[in-house]
Amino acid sequence: MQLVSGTKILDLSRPQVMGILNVTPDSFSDGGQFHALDTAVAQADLMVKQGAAIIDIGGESTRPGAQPVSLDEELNRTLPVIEKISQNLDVWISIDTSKATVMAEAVKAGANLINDVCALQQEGALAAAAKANVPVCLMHMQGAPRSMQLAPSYQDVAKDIAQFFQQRVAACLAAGIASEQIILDPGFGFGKTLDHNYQLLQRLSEFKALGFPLLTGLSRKSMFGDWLGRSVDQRLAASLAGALLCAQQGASIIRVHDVEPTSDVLKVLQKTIEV
Ligand code: 7PJ
Repeated sequence: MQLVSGTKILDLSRPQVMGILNVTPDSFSDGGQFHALDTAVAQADLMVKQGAAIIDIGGESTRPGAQPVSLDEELNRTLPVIEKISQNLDVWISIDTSKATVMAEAVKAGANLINDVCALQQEGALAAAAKANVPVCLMHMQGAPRSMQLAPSYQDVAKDIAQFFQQRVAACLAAGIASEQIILDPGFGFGKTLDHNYQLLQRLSEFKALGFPLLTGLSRKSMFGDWLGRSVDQRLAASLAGALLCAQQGASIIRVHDVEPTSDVLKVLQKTIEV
C-alpha cells in the first residue's frame, strides 16, 4: 500500500508517523508557542529528524469549545509555514483544514495531503479536494467542535462510523476523487464519550474491511486524561500505548505530538513483525 501525491510517494507497508504542527495561538497542548514562522519550521525539521514522514499543519483549533477562525486568518497562519517547509524539508506536508479555499491554496503552496476533520462536508470541499488531486483524510465527527462533547450518542459506534465512511467515500468518488487517494479516520475524541473512544480502539481493525488506509490521532487526548487523571503534559505513556494498539490493528498513519518516542514504539512493532 502507498500514497501518491504529485511526484511524492509514501510507503504504507509499515505505519508512518504524522507529526502535529499547530500554528494556532490557542492549541491546547503546545499553547501556541510555534506561532512564529521560524519556530514552526525548526519544529518541523526536528520532527522529521525524529522520524515523522508527514507534518500536519493546522491553523484552526478543533478542540472542544474552540472558536472558529476567519478564512484570512487561517490562510495567514498556514501558507507561509507550508511554503517554507516545502522549500526546505523533504517531508510530506498535510493541511489540517475544513475550508475549500484553504485546501486549494495550501496545495498550491506545497501541501501534499488534505486532512479534514469534517470529511469534505463543508461547502466546496469535495470539489477543491478533487481538483487538488492529493490524498485526503476523511475524519468522522459527530456534531461540531463547539458542542460535540455535550451528548454523543450511537447505536453501535464502530458500525455507525463505518456507515458514515461508506457515505463519504461514495460522495468522494462521485466528485471525482480517486479511491486510491482516500484515507479514513474514526476521529478519536470528536463527539465520543470515554467508552465510545475505547470501543473504537478495541475494534479499530474492523475498519480495515473497508479497504482504505487508516489514520488515527489519540495523542494526549482526553480519553487518556479522563481515564488516568493525567494533565495534558502527563499523557505520553498512554499516548504511546494508544499508538501501538492502533498500529497493531493496521493503522497506517499515526498522528502525534511526540514523534521520537512514537517512532521507537513503531520500530519495535515492525521488528517484531518482520523478524
Ligand atoms: C485529529 C485531527 C484526529 C485527524 C485533530 C487534537 C485535536 N485530524 N485533528 N484525526 N485531531 N485526522 O489533536 O487533539 O484525531 S485536532
